[in-house]
Amino acid sequence: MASFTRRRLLACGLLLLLPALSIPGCRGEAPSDDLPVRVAVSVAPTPPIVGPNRLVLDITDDQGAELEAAAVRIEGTMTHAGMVPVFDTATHQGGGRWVVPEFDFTMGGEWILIIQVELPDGREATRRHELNVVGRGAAGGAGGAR
Ligand SMILES: [Cu+2]
Repeated sequence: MASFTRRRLLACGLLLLLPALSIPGCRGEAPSDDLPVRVAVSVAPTPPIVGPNRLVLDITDDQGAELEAAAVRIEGTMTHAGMVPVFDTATHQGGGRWVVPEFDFTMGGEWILIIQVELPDGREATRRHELNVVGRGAAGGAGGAR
């Protein structure tokens, strides 16, 4: 747990440094989806559990205004090797809100949601959201515990 927290702090520190990298010479290194797209993720239950969870994704532009999207796809992957990723597609609820009724976390532990937002003009933005799933396997190595 402690190391997880430390890594998160380190990751946040690196994010804070990113604006410093936006010097002209580095422009070409920017991700191809350098679009003004933000995705706020909420999960029920909180914290998420092993099994089906409801994901609500609120998509906005960088000013916080609702952003219309054409499609939203999710890939869930874990921070350790050897896991089969979980794929799902969100359903539009109106405005900038998309929902995945039953996103299936197959194991407890640290997950990364890779959220692919397809805009009406076909451009795609990819955003990541980390979360910690509680339940079986949270201590790691529970592959054969069922
Ligand atoms: Cu796993």
